[in-house]
Amino acid sequence: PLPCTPALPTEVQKAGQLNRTKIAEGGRKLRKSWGVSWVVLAGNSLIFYKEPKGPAPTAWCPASSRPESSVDLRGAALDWARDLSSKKNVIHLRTVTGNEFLLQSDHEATIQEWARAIRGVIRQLDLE
Ligand code: I3S
Repeated sequence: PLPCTPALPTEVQKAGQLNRTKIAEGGRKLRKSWGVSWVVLAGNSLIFYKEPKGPAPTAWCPASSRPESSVDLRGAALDWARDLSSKKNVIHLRTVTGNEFLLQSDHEATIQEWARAIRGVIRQLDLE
């Protein structure tokens, strides 16, 4: 296995496992397909990694794996996804380019922490 690289290009503000689905691409609605992602909030971006195969997520190192996709948070909007899912604890992220994502955790506190962290980055970028 690849050794874990401790240095990341930008500081990681938050990282963890969330359920995720993309619901729109460039303003065009997509068919929902929920999956588990490792989500990293770093710099101006929210970065999605495929869930690593095998055990021990603590041994998994984001710096050594290739992201599946990443979202530029500049100008983005975050809301609670009240009518967009039957699941609990879902947040709805919209980018300026019209990409939309739902992020979900079974633990309310977890998704609240993510919402706070992502909003913090969006607000900071709005001030720049
Ligand atoms: O908003 P929708 O269309 O009711 O979302 C559900 C569907 O995407 C469903 O997939 P199929 O249409 O392929 O059966 C998913 O399995 C559900 O999880 C979606 O709804 P929730 O409420 O879980 O986001």
